[in-house]
Amino acid sequence: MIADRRVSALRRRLGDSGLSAILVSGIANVRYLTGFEDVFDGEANVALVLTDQVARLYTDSRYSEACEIAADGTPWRVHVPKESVYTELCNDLDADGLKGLAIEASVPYGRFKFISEKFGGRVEVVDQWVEEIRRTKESGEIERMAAAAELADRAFGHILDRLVPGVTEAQIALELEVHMRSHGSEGVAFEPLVASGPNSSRPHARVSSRPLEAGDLVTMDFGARVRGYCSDMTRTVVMGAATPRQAEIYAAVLDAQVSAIDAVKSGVPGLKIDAVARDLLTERGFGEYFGHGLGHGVGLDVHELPSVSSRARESVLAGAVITIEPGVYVPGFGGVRIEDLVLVEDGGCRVLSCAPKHLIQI
Ligand SMILES: [Mn+2]
Repeated sequence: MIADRRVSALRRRLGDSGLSAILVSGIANVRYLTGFEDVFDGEANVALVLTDQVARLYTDSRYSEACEIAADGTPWRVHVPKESVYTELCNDLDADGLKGLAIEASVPYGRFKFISEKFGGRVEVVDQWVEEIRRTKESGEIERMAAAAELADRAFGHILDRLVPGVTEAQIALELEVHMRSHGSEGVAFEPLVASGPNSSRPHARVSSRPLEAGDLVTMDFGARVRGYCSDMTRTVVMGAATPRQAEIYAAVLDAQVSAIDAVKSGVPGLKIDAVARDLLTERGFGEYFGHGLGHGVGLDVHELPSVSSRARESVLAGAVITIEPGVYVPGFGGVRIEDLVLVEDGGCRVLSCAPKHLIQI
């Protein structure tokens, strides 16, 4: 049982810490630990309490029926308090005689304060415990992410015919979303990003009503979601024939991206992979135009562990799914980013994004 394996991993971590219980309320972490699908929206009022003895899920009546059904055959027992989730949860902890509670660092401060005052025992903030378990994907998770990557690949193939002068960034973003959703994506992994012409020099430009023009670089960053799991990819195309400078920048980013992917294998520190791309861009004279990290983990969240940046000392390990996304952004001129989703393996990696990467001149 998937949920059992994940719960066991968290129990081991709890046992090592000397604390007797952990409260988990981050939605992605709740989804992960329970394995419940199609139950929680992003706002769900739900909290898990795990000890070496119990696995309790607290929620309210809006989610209780779906939780009861999903919990069948899992370690989780569903509690639907008459009053508030956190009042009952604290009362239960006291009734169990527990002395120490771990709370995720991501909880809102008001909730932390409430629990600290209400629960009789010691409260300790812990960071990334569940996220560190989520870092290594199981085969079922990888299958979903590969399917999400394929939906994004297909949307890219579809959008190429729609990139004509006069169509706006917002229309392209909507068309990418419609294509992914009508082919099976649950919503989108994040709002598609389309940045054209001078806007493309901002790595996270807001989508605007700017119409595409001949000569534009157009960067599209988007992802699908399949049974909870995200994909993330970016492609940049040119409207018309590329100028020598556009072609030079594109070639540098592509070489950096391909070289970095070649360097991905289990056991390599994130910062070494980052350096492969960064050093190549620096050699080509574009180092100062690559400001962000090379990549990030992807899973239930579009940004999760592990990090792949110049500060990431931690190694990427087999089973992690990461992005490799170097970019060059020249203010006033435009930018190029190329991003693939990559599964880390022993001795290498598998690229899950299959959309073409050569310079496409529309
Ligand atoms: Mn990304």
